[in-house]
Amino acid sequence: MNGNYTFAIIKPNAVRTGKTGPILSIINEAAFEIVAMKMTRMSLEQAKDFYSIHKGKPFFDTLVEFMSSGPVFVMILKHKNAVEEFRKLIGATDPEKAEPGTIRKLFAVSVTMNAIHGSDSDENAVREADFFFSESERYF
Ligand code: IDP
Ligand code: MG
Repeated sequence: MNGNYTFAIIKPNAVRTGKTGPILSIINEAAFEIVAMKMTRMSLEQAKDFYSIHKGKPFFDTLVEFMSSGPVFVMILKHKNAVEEFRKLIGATDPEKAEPGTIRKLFAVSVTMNAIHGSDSDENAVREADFFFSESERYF
């Protein structure tokens, strides 16, 4: 996916409270192209697997319970320098530290329920995209 793609999740709190449309609008305004997207609900086991890098951290159980608590939208996004540009668009993990106008500043309700996930490296973007999408579900 060579630098031009990232992977995102609109998290359960944001989907549940009707923020999917407003968040997609911001993503669109920032000129990210959606090349794959679907609504799904992670099982607890899937959430543990997806976030296995955080296993053992104090927030792990809360995080995986939250991420499996309801439907999410998962997507692959295309943009120049996608990983870094999307991390800028979503803002800091802690919404109180996020820049004004970022998706987390606008829609997060706490550090855990921070509205959106964005991959932190090209390698993780590939791993995370592969976690949810088969080849035939991508429209590059
Ligand atoms: P990121 O989502 O900004 O990449 P990570 O450190 O990868 O942040 O953490 C993954 C997710 O775990 C965060 O988005 C957030 O939902 C949750 N999280 C991270 N740190 C904390 C914390 O200190 N308390 C509660 N939840 C946290
Ligand atoms: Mg992360």
